[in-house]
Amino acid sequence: MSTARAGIALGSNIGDAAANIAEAIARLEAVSIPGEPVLKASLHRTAPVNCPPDSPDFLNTVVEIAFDGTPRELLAHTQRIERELGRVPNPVRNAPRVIDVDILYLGDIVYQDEGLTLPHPRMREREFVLLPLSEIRPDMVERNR
Ligand code: PH2
Ligand code: MG
Ligand code: MG
Repeated sequence: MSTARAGIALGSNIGDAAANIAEAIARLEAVSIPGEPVLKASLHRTAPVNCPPDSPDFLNTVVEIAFDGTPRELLAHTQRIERELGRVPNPVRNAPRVIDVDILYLGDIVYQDEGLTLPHPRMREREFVLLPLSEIRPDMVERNR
């Protein structure tokens, strides 16, 4: 048993992005340890970064839940939630998506396998992650330290 705070980034740029993100957050809350706080940033409309030409704008946010399990177990949940909300595999890199649920960190765990690296290797380069993250965990964002 290992309980840790998990930072999770959400993004959507297909369909009702606000509704997609709200549904994904509800499902993440269902995975969080009951009684522990769930931190939620506001929604940010962001321009696509490294996406195919003419991709729609995104809505992005970040949440932090309390999770009791391994990185792989949390990834299984985030991937299940993506599937349940209708995300379909697309070979095009960063193609528009109904929902993207990316684990940013799980406590201070440093983890790497073929499908998951923690902390997320690109989180500190991405304004669409850092801005919402700074609302709920200003201590984690350099310019707010
Ligand atoms: N996600 C990406 C690539 N580019 N751009 C924005 N604005 N928001 C995202 O969530 C996003 C992106 C890869 O998952
Ligand atoms: Mg992503
Ligand atoms: Mg992803």
